[in-house]
Amino acid sequence: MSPPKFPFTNSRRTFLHSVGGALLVPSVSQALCEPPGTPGAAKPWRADCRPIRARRPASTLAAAEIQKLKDAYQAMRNLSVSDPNDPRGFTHQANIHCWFCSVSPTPVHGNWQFFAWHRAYLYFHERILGKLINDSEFRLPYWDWEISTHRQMPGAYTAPNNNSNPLWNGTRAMSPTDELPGEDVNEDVMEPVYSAANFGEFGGGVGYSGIPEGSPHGSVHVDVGGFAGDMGTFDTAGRDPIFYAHHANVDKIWSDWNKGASSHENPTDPAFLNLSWSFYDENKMWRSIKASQLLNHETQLRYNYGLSRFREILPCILDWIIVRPPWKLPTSNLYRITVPSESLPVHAILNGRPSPRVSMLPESLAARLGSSNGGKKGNTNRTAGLTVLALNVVRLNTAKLGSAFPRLSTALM
Ligand SMILES: [Cu+2]
Repeated sequence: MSPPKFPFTNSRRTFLHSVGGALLVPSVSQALCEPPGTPGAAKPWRADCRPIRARRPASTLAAAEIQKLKDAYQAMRNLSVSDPNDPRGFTHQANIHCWFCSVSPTPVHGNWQFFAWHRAYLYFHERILGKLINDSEFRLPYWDWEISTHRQMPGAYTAPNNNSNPLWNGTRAMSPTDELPGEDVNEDVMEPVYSAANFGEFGGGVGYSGIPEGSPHGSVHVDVGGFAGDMGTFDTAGRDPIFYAHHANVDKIWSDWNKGASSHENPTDPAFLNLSWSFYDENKMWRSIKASQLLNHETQLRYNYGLSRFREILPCILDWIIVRPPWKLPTSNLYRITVPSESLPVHAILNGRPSPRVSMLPESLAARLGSSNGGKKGNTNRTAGLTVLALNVVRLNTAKLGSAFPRLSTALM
């Protein structure tokens, strides 16, 4: 039997959902990917008190950060050679995915375990990498392929493009200059993901997957690995270091979806919250962690994804907005930002189109928005904790805006 493949629904290629049954069948022998040693009963994961640090786009890492990332993976690879039984070695780390996807009686794909399990997997993997380079502030980078200029594999993973690079993998179907096909990761793919109305649609439920698990997630796997390369199949995907950057982005998408609307909540069903998985930690201790312990990645797992892109560039946008009082422009030029309390998401509505990637807007910026039109009456409305700011946009630097935040400029044009 051929190895199980990542299912995806992209119409460009063959529809592979028919292999769903095969996904449960181990294609490698159980011994090859089972956890090493005799783990026995797992000790419960304990609260993490490390500093909160940001996972960052892999393409923006400085040279020293790339070196650190390479050093960490080199150390992990070395461990597989120096002590093949060490569960922190790269081969065992890769086999965790194999075990939970192909051997475990409760597979973590195709159902609501997908996002939570991969978050846990990356978390322990990240801590081990940090421990191996003695850096508690190390965080995984992510490959933000939804951005049109980031569709090549991040340079760290392909330069040099040979086995002297611990981030390289020789089975990829993509060359360093190939780009992911836009149709697998572009706005048309991401829009239904960010606007999924509830967790079932977004993250799946018992026995069914959410929208993004097939595409973009599975599509990117197959784009990188083809059907013969490591990334293209469950058993071997973890052997390619790009896997962890790809899945960090998948994890970020979950985080962004949560922030996109107050209704974008994770399941409260105890059957979900009590889902539990075990991993070896950075000290080779066998630990169990529950879904309820990882739903807030920032406070519980000590990483975030930095400022949202909107929040990063908003001060620049404000500089580009020229507001002309009094308000005489047609409503088609209305630029409205709804600002709930700091703890809730912000929704920007541009020409009637919601922009779901917008995150929190700090009060200081809200104040700036209010004052940028001279504080004329009707411009700022504060009711029940909501500040509604209506700005007539006379001119926006859409060229600059487009390069910084394509979604907004698309909505504006
Ligand atoms: Cu994956």
